[in-house]
Amino acid sequence: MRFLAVHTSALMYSRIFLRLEPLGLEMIAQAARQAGHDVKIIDLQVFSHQDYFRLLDEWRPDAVGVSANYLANIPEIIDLAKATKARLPTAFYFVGGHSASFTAGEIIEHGKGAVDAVLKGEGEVGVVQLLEAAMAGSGFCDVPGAITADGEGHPPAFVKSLDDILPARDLLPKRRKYFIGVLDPCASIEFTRGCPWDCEFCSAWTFYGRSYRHVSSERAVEDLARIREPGIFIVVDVAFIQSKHGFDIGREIERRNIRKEYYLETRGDVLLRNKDVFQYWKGLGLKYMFLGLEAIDDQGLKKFRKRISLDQNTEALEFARSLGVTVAVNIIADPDWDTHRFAVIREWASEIPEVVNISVNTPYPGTESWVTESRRLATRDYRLFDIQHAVLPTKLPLPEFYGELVSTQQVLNRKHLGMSALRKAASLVIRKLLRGQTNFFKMLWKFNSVYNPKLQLADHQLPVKYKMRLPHSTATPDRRSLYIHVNRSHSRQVDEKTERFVAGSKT
Ligand code: B12
Ligand code: SF4
Repeated sequence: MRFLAVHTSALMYSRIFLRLEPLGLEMIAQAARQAGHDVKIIDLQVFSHQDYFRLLDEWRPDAVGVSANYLANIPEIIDLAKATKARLPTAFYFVGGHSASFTAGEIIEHGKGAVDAVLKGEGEVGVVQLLEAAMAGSGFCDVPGAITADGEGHPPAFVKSLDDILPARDLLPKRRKYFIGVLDPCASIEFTRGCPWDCEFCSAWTFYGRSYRHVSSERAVEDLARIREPGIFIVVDVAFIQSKHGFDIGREIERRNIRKEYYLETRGDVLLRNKDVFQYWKGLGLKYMFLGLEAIDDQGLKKFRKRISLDQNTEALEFARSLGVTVAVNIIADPDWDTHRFAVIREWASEIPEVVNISVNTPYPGTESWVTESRRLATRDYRLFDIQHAVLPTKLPLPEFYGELVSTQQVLNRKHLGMSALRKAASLVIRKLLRGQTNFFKMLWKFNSVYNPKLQLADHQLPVKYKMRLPHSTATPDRRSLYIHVNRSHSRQVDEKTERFVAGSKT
């Protein structure tokens, strides 16, 4: 079967700071290739819709599978489905990925016959069975995770071992387009999957049934050795929860004498508990670290159920600074912030040396806040659910809210982008330009054309073709109903001293 795997266009944030390879899509592409299919990948972060249609006309795939990791891309995916079916009515069009899993039924409904199936959960196992069933015309009720207009079959299945499949990196054209800040060009790699925490605003844990799995150190480094790019984005929710795994991978990297520069994301408490492994990785080439602080007060941290105190976060930030890597932190702006609250954050952001990223508190399908907050939603337009728009009613009038938000985000622009950044990074920029790498240079100038309160406000006026389906709101959500992969584990936390997971009650 000819199978075309598609990644959607970039959202606001990715238009400036980074553009990363679609690793999940490369994993399912490889699973399909191993099963004997002829596979191509097109990434609409890099190619245009016209390029996609040209490929459809020329290659005429039998199946098109689109990645819907991001809720904001769902209208694009449904419009693409309709246009694809109009050009190629025999093609089997299906959707998968993080957000598709939480909104599978409504995607089928909006598609009005153009979306043949949604595959929920991890894709490696399901995609092979789905393509087989489509080829045989045998129905989909036996395909784990598949949902069609006729109903839903078995729950999604995990791949037996994360070591079984290496991503199909060779199928991704224009790899030089992928970068994050100075790591230009940059590839992505996966060391672990899932997250044992359960933050109230996040769906990483509900997607994977609160599981946490490792790629073996040998397989991780085998994959790393195949990567040509000098920059590496480590695609894990929380890096080095278990320091042994971090050390094992690191030693294998040393043994094979691989030299790269790395970006990773982690939590403050993990950083403090496992200082040695982060120090070790600094020696291996760790350049960038992203810490999801989320709030600068204990009340906020409690509200988001971050299970970390302000003191721990402050100490973690100090330690991260001492490592001599570039540190970026995230703060979640609440729609009920007033001008005073924004001013406090602005002052804090301008005083600290770190890159401060501000996102907007957004209830997503698959999170607890989606069940408790969605009855208050001010919009049901998928496109606004990109954590850069306010989808809940704001305390300030909306134009003022965006004015405050953007002027707070501008602290980042003043500190780290534009002329001053260019002066500091001049030699680096020149070296990259000489090698034909322009992503980082372009990033320094784009801020004001993307982050603009008027543009953000205008997005709320766009006609809404597809409306999100609301859940049954309840004050105390039943967590079991949120999971995509069944929660087979017990509620787990990592014990500070032993680094082992401590079992609690099943939730
Ligand atoms: C890495 C990552 C990114 C990267 C790059 C992602 C990329 N280009 O694909 C960057 C840093 C760019 C990024 C940015 C953002 N991200 Co992000 N990101 C992640 C993260 C941590 C891991 C994703 C990943 O690569 N995993 C590893 C691969 C192997 O898994 P995967 O992609 O999920 O793919 C598997 C399945 O989903 C499925 N699958 C995937 N595609 C397909 C397609 C088909 C056809 C099928 C059948 C199956 C399938 O099979 C794959 C293999 O099992 C997730 C959290 C998470 N744990 O999932 C958040 C996450 C997906 N991101 C999120 C958000 C909010 C964002 C931003 C909007 C944030 C912002 N500040 O603006 C931006 C927008 C990005 C954009 N599209 O422009 C949210 C999504 C929320 C939502 N419901 O929409 C998540 C869930 C984080 C969270 N904690 O809430 N992100
Ligand atoms: S620790 Fe990070 S990935 Fe894990 S649940 Fe919290 S926000 Fe999500």
